[in-house]
Amino acid sequence: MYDQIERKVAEIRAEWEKVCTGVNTPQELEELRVRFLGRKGYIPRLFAVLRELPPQERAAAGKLLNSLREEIQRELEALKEKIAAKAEAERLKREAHDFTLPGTWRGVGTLHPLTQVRLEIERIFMEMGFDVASGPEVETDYYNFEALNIPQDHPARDEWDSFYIGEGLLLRTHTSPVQIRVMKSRKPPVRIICPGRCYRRDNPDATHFPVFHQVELLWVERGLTMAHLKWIIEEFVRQFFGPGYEMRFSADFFPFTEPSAQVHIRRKDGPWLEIMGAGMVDPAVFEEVGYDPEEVTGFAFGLGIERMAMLKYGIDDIRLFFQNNIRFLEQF
Ligand code: 2NL
Repeated sequence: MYDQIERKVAEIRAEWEKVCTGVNTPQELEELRVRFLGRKGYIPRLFAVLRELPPQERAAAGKLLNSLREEIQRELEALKEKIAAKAEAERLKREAHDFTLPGTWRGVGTLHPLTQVRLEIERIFMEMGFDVASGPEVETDYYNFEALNIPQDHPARDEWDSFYIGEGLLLRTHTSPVQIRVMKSRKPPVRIICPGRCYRRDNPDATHFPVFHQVELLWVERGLTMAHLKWIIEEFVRQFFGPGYEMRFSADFFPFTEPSAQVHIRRKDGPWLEIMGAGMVDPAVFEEVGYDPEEVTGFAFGLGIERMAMLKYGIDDIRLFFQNNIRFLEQF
Protein backbone atom coordinates (compact mmCIF):
# COMPACT_ATOMS: atom_id res chain seq x y z
CA MET A 1 0.00 0.00 0.00
CA TYR A 2 2.70 2.38 1.05
CA ASP A 3 4.52 1.52 -2.15
CA GLN A 4 1.48 2.50 -4.19
CA ILE A 5 1.32 5.85 -2.43
CA GLU A 6 5.03 6.33 -2.97
CA ARG A 7 4.64 5.56 -6.70
CA LYS A 8 1.63 7.87 -6.96
CA VAL A 9 3.59 10.67 -5.25
CA ALA A 10 6.42 10.14 -7.68
CA GLU A 11 3.98 10.28 -10.61
CA ILE A 12 2.35 13.47 -9.38
CA ARG A 13 5.74 15.06 -8.78
CA ALA A 14 6.87 14.03 -12.27
CA GLU A 15 3.74 15.51 -13.81
CA TRP A 16 4.13 18.65 -11.72
CA GLU A 17 7.69 19.07 -12.86
CA LYS A 18 6.62 18.60 -16.46
CA VAL A 19 3.78 21.13 -16.46
CA CYS A 20 4.99 23.77 -14.04
CA THR A 21 7.54 25.16 -16.48
CA GLY A 22 4.88 26.02 -19.09
CA VAL A 23 2.85 28.35 -16.89
CA ASN A 24 2.73 31.94 -18.06
CA THR A 25 -0.49 33.49 -16.85
CA PRO A 26 -2.39 33.71 -13.56
CA GLN A 27 -5.22 31.74 -15.23
CA GLU A 28 -2.90 28.85 -16.16
CA LEU A 29 -1.47 28.94 -12.66
CA GLU A 30 -4.95 28.69 -11.14
CA GLU A 31 -5.73 25.71 -13.38
CA LEU A 32 -2.62 23.97 -12.06
CA ARG A 33 -3.52 24.74 -8.46
CA VAL A 34 -6.99 23.25 -8.97
CA ARG A 35 -5.54 20.23 -10.75
CA PHE A 36 -3.06 19.42 -7.95
CA LEU A 37 -4.46 20.98 -4.79
CA GLY A 38 -8.14 21.63 -5.53
CA ARG A 39 -10.87 19.75 -3.66
CA LYS A 40 -10.86 17.01 -6.28
CA GLY A 41 -7.18 17.50 -7.15
CA TYR A 42 -4.51 14.81 -7.14
CA ILE A 43 -3.24 15.46 -3.67
CA PRO A 44 -6.51 15.71 -1.71
CA ARG A 45 -7.66 12.59 -3.54
CA LEU A 46 -4.54 10.83 -2.38
CA PHE A 47 -5.11 12.06 1.18
CA ALA A 48 -8.51 10.34 1.00
CA VAL A 49 -6.79 7.08 0.13
CA LEU A 50 -4.50 7.59 3.12
CA ARG A 51 -7.37 6.89 5.50
CA GLU A 52 -7.63 3.37 4.09
CA LEU A 53 -3.97 2.61 4.94
CA PRO A 54 -3.07 0.47 7.93
CA PRO A 55 -2.17 2.82 10.83
CA GLN A 56 1.52 1.80 10.90
CA GLU A 57 1.99 2.92 7.27
CA ARG A 58 -0.23 5.97 7.53
CA ALA A 59 2.30 8.23 9.29
CA ALA A 60 5.08 7.66 6.78
CA ALA A 61 2.78 7.99 3.77
CA GLY A 62 1.24 11.10 5.32
CA LYS A 63 4.68 12.60 5.72
CA LEU A 64 5.46 11.85 2.10
CA LEU A 65 2.18 13.40 0.90
CA ASN A 66 2.55 16.41 3.16
CA SER A 67 5.98 17.15 1.86
CA LEU A 68 4.72 16.87 -1.74
CA ARG A 69 1.83 19.21 -0.95
CA GLU A 70 4.13 21.71 0.72
CA GLU A 71 6.57 21.50 -2.12
CA ILE A 72 3.87 22.18 -4.73
CA GLN A 73 2.37 24.95 -2.59
CA ARG A 74 5.79 26.59 -2.32
CA GLU A 75 6.41 26.31 -6.02
CA LEU A 76 2.93 27.64 -6.87
CA GLU A 77 3.71 30.61 -4.65
CA ALA A 78 7.07 31.10 -6.37
CA LEU A 79 5.45 30.80 -9.81
CA LYS A 80 2.81 33.33 -8.81
CA GLU A 81 5.49 35.84 -7.90
CA LYS A 82 7.44 35.10 -11.06
CA ILE A 83 4.37 35.68 -13.26
CA ALA A 84 3.48 38.88 -11.42
CA ALA A 85 7.06 40.16 -11.73
CA LYS A 86 7.07 39.37 -15.44
CA ALA A 87 3.75 41.20 -15.97
CA GLU A 88 5.06 44.19 -14.03
CA ALA A 89 8.27 44.24 -16.07
CA GLU A 90 6.24 44.18 -19.28
CA ARG A 91 3.99 46.98 -18.03
CA LEU A 92 7.00 49.11 -17.15
CA LYS A 93 8.52 48.48 -20.53
CA ARG A 94 5.25 49.34 -22.29
CA GLU A 95 4.72 52.51 -20.28
CA ALA A 96 8.32 53.61 -20.21
CA HIS A 97 8.89 57.31 -20.76
CA ASP A 98 12.31 58.75 -21.29
CA PHE A 99 12.07 62.11 -19.62
CA THR A 100 15.51 63.07 -20.84
CA LEU A 101 14.31 63.12 -24.48
CA PRO A 102 13.75 66.58 -25.95
CA GLY A 103 10.06 67.52 -26.04
CA THR A 104 7.92 67.97 -29.14
CA TRP A 105 7.98 71.69 -29.96
CA ARG A 106 4.56 73.13 -30.58
CA GLY A 107 4.98 76.70 -31.75
CA VAL A 108 2.40 79.12 -30.39
CA GLY A 109 2.35 81.11 -33.63
CA THR A 110 2.25 84.86 -34.08
CA LEU A 111 -0.40 87.31 -35.19
CA HIS A 112 -0.31 88.08 -38.89
CA PRO A 113 1.55 91.37 -39.46
CA LEU A 114 -1.62 92.89 -40.96
CA THR A 115 -3.50 91.95 -37.78
CA GLN A 116 -0.75 93.44 -35.62
CA VAL A 117 -0.84 96.70 -37.57
CA ARG A 118 -4.65 96.84 -37.49
CA LEU A 119 -4.71 96.26 -33.71
CA GLU A 120 -2.07 98.95 -33.20
CA ILE A 121 -4.07 101.46 -35.29
CA GLU A 122 -7.27 100.53 -33.42
CA ARG A 123 -5.49 101.07 -30.09
CA ILE A 124 -4.21 104.51 -31.09
CA PHE A 125 -7.63 105.77 -32.15
CA MET A 126 -9.58 104.08 -29.36
CA GLU A 127 -7.35 105.95 -26.89
CA MET A 128 -8.39 109.17 -28.67
CA GLY A 129 -12.05 108.26 -28.15
CA PHE A 130 -13.00 106.66 -31.46
CA ASP A 131 -15.29 103.62 -31.66
CA VAL A 132 -14.40 100.70 -33.90
CA ALA A 133 -17.24 99.96 -36.34
CA SER A 134 -17.66 97.19 -38.89
CA GLY A 135 -20.11 96.16 -41.59
CA PRO A 136 -20.75 93.73 -44.45
CA GLU A 137 -18.16 92.91 -47.09
CA VAL A 138 -20.90 92.24 -49.65
CA GLU A 139 -22.44 95.63 -50.23
CA THR A 140 -25.10 97.23 -52.35
CA ASP A 141 -24.22 99.64 -55.10
CA TYR A 142 -26.03 102.27 -53.07
CA TYR A 143 -23.82 102.06 -49.94
CA ASN A 144 -20.56 101.49 -51.80
CA PHE A 145 -20.99 104.28 -54.40
CA GLU A 146 -24.29 106.15 -54.61
CA ALA A 147 -24.38 107.41 -51.00
CA LEU A 148 -20.75 108.48 -51.31
CA ASN A 149 -21.56 110.88 -54.10
CA ILE A 150 -20.32 108.54 -56.82
CA PRO A 151 -23.29 108.19 -59.19
CA GLN A 152 -23.82 105.44 -61.78
CA ASP A 153 -21.64 105.92 -64.88
CA HIS A 154 -19.55 108.59 -63.15
CA PRO A 155 -15.97 108.39 -64.44
CA ALA A 156 -14.72 108.25 -60.84
CA ARG A 157 -16.09 104.69 -60.64
CA ASP A 158 -13.26 103.54 -62.90
CA GLU A 159 -10.95 104.14 -59.98
CA TRP A 160 -12.73 101.46 -57.96
CA ASP A 161 -12.88 98.59 -60.42
CA SER A 162 -15.23 96.25 -58.60
CA PHE A 163 -16.21 92.61 -58.24
CA TYR A 164 -19.93 92.56 -58.96
CA ILE A 165 -21.61 89.42 -57.65
CA GLY A 166 -25.19 90.06 -58.66
CA GLU A 167 -27.70 92.74 -59.58
CA GLY A 168 -26.68 95.80 -57.54
CA LEU A 169 -24.43 93.69 -55.26
CA LEU A 170 -20.65 93.88 -55.08
CA LEU A 171 -17.68 93.22 -52.81
CA ARG A 172 -17.04 96.55 -51.09
CA THR A 173 -14.16 98.52 -52.62
CA HIS A 174 -13.53 100.51 -49.41
CA THR A 175 -14.91 100.57 -45.86
CA SER A 176 -16.75 103.89 -46.42
CA PRO A 177 -20.14 102.09 -46.65
CA VAL A 178 -19.71 101.22 -42.95
CA GLN A 179 -19.50 104.92 -42.16
CA ILE A 180 -22.64 105.61 -44.22
CA ARG A 181 -24.48 102.90 -42.28
CA VAL A 182 -23.29 104.28 -38.93
CA MET A 183 -24.24 107.88 -39.83
CA LYS A 184 -27.70 106.75 -40.92
CA SER A 185 -28.20 104.95 -37.61
CA ARG A 186 -26.85 107.61 -35.19
CA LYS A 187 -27.09 111.32 -34.63
CA PRO A 188 -23.91 113.41 -34.51
CA PRO A 189 -21.43 113.56 -32.95
CA VAL A 190 -19.89 110.50 -34.62
CA ARG A 191 -16.34 109.39 -33.92
CA ILE A 192 -15.50 106.05 -35.52
CA ILE A 193 -12.83 104.10 -37.29
CA CYS A 194 -13.79 101.34 -39.71
CA PRO A 195 -11.14 98.68 -40.30
CA GLY A 196 -11.90 95.90 -42.74
CA ARG A 197 -11.26 93.81 -45.80
CA CYS A 198 -11.87 95.35 -49.23
CA TYR A 199 -11.81 94.10 -52.80
CA ARG A 200 -10.81 95.62 -56.12
CA ARG A 201 -10.35 94.07 -59.54
CA ASP A 202 -6.63 94.79 -59.69
CA ASN A 203 -4.01 92.55 -61.22
CA PRO A 204 -1.56 91.57 -58.50
CA ASP A 205 1.81 93.31 -58.54
CA ALA A 206 4.21 94.63 -55.90
CA THR A 207 1.70 97.25 -54.71
CA HIS A 208 -1.70 95.84 -55.76
CA PHE A 209 -3.72 92.85 -54.65
CA PRO A 210 -7.42 92.11 -55.28
CA VAL A 211 -7.94 91.69 -51.52
CA PHE A 212 -6.60 94.32 -49.17
CA HIS A 213 -7.39 96.01 -45.86
CA GLN A 214 -8.38 99.55 -45.03
CA VAL A 215 -8.92 101.67 -42.00
CA GLU A 216 -11.13 104.69 -42.51
CA LEU A 217 -11.72 107.31 -39.87
CA LEU A 218 -14.73 109.60 -39.57
CA TRP A 219 -15.38 112.40 -37.12
CA VAL A 220 -18.57 114.43 -37.46
CA GLU A 221 -19.40 117.18 -35.00
CA ARG A 222 -20.30 120.86 -34.87
CA GLY A 223 -17.30 123.10 -35.60
CA LEU A 224 -14.70 120.63 -36.87
CA THR A 225 -12.07 122.01 -39.23
CA MET A 226 -9.16 120.77 -41.24
CA ALA A 227 -6.89 121.87 -38.37
CA HIS A 228 -8.42 119.14 -36.20
CA LEU A 229 -7.86 116.66 -39.01
CA LYS A 230 -4.21 117.64 -39.25
CA TRP A 231 -3.69 117.24 -35.51
CA ILE A 232 -5.30 113.81 -35.49
CA ILE A 233 -3.10 112.61 -38.36
CA GLU A 234 0.04 114.14 -36.83
CA GLU A 235 -0.66 112.39 -33.54
CA PHE A 236 -1.30 109.11 -35.37
CA VAL A 237 2.00 109.37 -37.29
CA ARG A 238 3.92 110.14 -34.09
CA GLN A 239 2.45 107.10 -32.32
CA PHE A 240 2.58 104.67 -35.25
CA PHE A 241 5.87 105.58 -36.98
CA GLY A 242 7.60 107.39 -34.12
CA PRO A 243 8.82 110.98 -33.63
CA GLY A 244 10.81 113.03 -36.13
CA TYR A 245 8.53 112.98 -39.17
CA GLU A 246 7.35 116.03 -41.04
CA MET A 247 3.98 115.95 -42.74
CA ARG A 248 2.71 117.45 -46.00
CA PHE A 249 -0.83 117.88 -47.31
CA SER A 250 -1.35 118.29 -51.04
CA ALA A 251 -4.51 118.77 -53.06
CA ASP A 252 -6.33 115.69 -54.31
CA PHE A 253 -9.85 114.74 -55.32
CA PHE A 254 -12.37 112.32 -53.84
CA PRO A 255 -16.08 112.48 -54.68
CA PHE A 256 -16.96 112.23 -50.97
CA THR A 257 -14.68 114.93 -49.53
CA GLU A 258 -14.20 118.60 -50.32
CA PRO A 259 -11.53 119.75 -50.03
CA SER A 260 -9.56 116.53 -50.43
CA ALA A 261 -5.91 115.90 -49.72
CA GLN A 262 -3.25 113.30 -49.90
CA VAL A 263 -0.93 113.07 -46.93
CA HIS A 264 2.80 112.42 -47.12
CA ILE A 265 5.37 112.05 -44.36
CA ARG A 266 9.16 112.31 -44.46
CA ARG A 267 12.01 111.77 -42.01
CA LYS A 268 15.31 113.72 -42.22
CA ASP A 269 16.49 113.57 -45.82
CA GLY A 270 14.31 110.61 -46.71
CA PRO A 271 11.77 110.57 -49.54
CA TRP A 272 8.16 111.73 -49.14
CA LEU A 273 5.94 108.72 -48.46
CA GLU A 274 2.21 108.82 -49.18
CA ILE A 275 0.33 107.43 -46.18
CA MET A 276 -3.35 108.23 -46.77
CA GLY A 277 -6.05 110.23 -48.49
CA ALA A 278 -8.20 112.58 -46.43
CA GLY A 279 -10.58 115.47 -46.55
CA MET A 280 -13.62 117.32 -45.18
CA VAL A 281 -16.82 115.33 -45.68
CA ASP A 282 -18.67 116.57 -48.77
CA PRO A 283 -22.03 118.25 -47.93
CA ALA A 284 -23.71 115.93 -50.46
CA VAL A 285 -22.77 112.94 -48.26
CA PHE A 286 -24.25 114.62 -45.17
CA GLU A 287 -27.49 115.35 -47.07
CA GLU A 288 -27.67 111.70 -48.09
CA VAL A 289 -27.46 110.39 -44.51
CA GLY A 290 -29.82 113.02 -43.15
CA TYR A 291 -27.30 115.28 -41.43
CA ASP A 292 -27.61 119.06 -41.92
CA PRO A 293 -24.36 120.35 -43.48
CA GLU A 294 -25.13 123.79 -42.05
CA GLU A 295 -25.11 122.25 -38.55
CA VAL A 296 -22.18 119.87 -38.60
CA THR A 297 -18.88 119.45 -40.36
CA GLY A 298 -16.68 116.42 -40.43
CA PHE A 299 -13.54 114.92 -41.76
CA ALA A 300 -12.47 111.50 -42.90
CA PHE A 301 -9.42 109.67 -44.06
CA GLY A 302 -8.69 106.30 -45.53
CA LEU A 303 -5.45 104.35 -45.29
CA GLY A 304 -4.31 100.95 -46.49
CA ILE A 305 -3.21 98.57 -43.73
CA GLU A 306 -0.87 96.79 -46.16
CA ARG A 307 0.74 100.10 -47.06
CA MET A 308 1.21 101.02 -43.38
CA ALA A 309 2.79 97.61 -42.68
CA MET A 310 5.06 97.87 -45.73
CA LEU A 311 6.28 101.32 -44.67
CA LYS A 312 6.73 100.34 -41.03
CA TYR A 313 8.59 97.08 -41.67
CA GLY A 314 10.28 97.87 -44.98
CA ILE A 315 8.36 95.25 -46.96
CA ASP A 316 8.58 95.78 -50.72
CA ASP A 317 5.90 93.44 -52.08
CA ILE A 318 2.25 93.37 -50.97
CA ARG A 319 1.87 89.78 -52.21
CA LEU A 320 4.03 88.53 -49.31
CA PHE A 321 1.12 89.18 -46.94
CA PHE A 322 -1.07 86.67 -48.76
CA GLN A 323 1.32 83.80 -49.50
CA ASN A 324 1.19 82.48 -45.92
CA ASN A 325 4.87 81.68 -45.90
CA ILE A 326 5.56 81.02 -42.22
CA ARG A 327 9.19 82.09 -42.55
CA PHE A 328 8.03 85.51 -43.72
CA LEU A 329 5.15 85.87 -41.25
CA GLU A 330 7.20 84.78 -38.19
CA GLN A 331 9.48 87.79 -38.47
CA PHE A 332 6.95 90.23 -37.08
C1 2NL B 1 -7.70 106.69 -49.82
C2 2NL B 1 -8.68 107.72 -49.53
C3 2NL B 1 -10.46 108.36 -48.15
C4 2NL B 1 -12.51 108.87 -47.11
C5 2NL B 1 -11.60 107.94 -47.55
C6 2NL B 1 -14.86 109.06 -46.41
C7 2NL B 1 -15.93 108.35 -45.96
C8 2NL B 1 -17.14 109.00 -45.81
C9 2NL B 1 -17.25 110.33 -46.11
C10 2NL B 1 -16.13 110.98 -46.56
CL1 2NL B 1 -18.49 108.14 -45.28
N1 2NL B 1 -14.96 110.34 -46.68
N2 2NL B 1 -13.68 108.40 -46.55
C11 2NL B 1 -12.23 110.21 -47.25
C12 2NL B 1 -11.06 110.60 -47.86
C13 2NL B 1 -10.15 109.68 -48.29
O1 2NL B 1 -9.60 107.36 -48.56
O2 2NL B 1 -6.97 106.81 -50.74
N3 2NL B 1 -7.64 105.63 -49.03
C14 2NL B 1 -6.73 104.57 -49.19
